[in-house]
Amino acid sequence: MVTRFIIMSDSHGDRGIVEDIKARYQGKVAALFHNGDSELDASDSLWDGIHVVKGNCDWTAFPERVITTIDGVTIAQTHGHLYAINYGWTRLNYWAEEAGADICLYGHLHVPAADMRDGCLFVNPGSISQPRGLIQERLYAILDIYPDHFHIEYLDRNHQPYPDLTRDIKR
Ligand SMILES: [Mn+2]
Repeated sequence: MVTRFIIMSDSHGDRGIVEDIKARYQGKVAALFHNGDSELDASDSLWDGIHVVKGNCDWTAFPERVITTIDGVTIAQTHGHLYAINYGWTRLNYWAEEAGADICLYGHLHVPAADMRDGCLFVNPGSISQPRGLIQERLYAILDIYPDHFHIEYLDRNHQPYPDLTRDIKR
């Protein structure tokens, strides 16, 4: 039994790639997430079936935070700027703990990351449009949730796994 999530973020006006990823996975996975800075309208029908939050570059009515439970797994989703993640993890960690989250999804940094902290998996899918840092590839993430571990892969816009970023993480 595996629960699969698709996670993307920071598409910054690129509607086409969000549409492409949605068309590819909707109905085939447990949930799709966009962690903010889409720069699209919150009323766009594109968001039907995607859990989406507001980034620092979004100006329409997205929620700042979404906390949801799917297949017994609690997910706390937020862009990250409200928790000052450029300066450290303390505030985001505290919020995830307060939310009782098993998984915390964020974006903002445009850098892929998957880290276990205090029993919660923190996932940044990177940016699907504007990568920053050492990995200059536009990425999104597939997260498979097993009873005893998480399996994560980062894929490029052609849906090919990015080398060396695939990991298994004990729960
Ligand atoms: Mn951004």
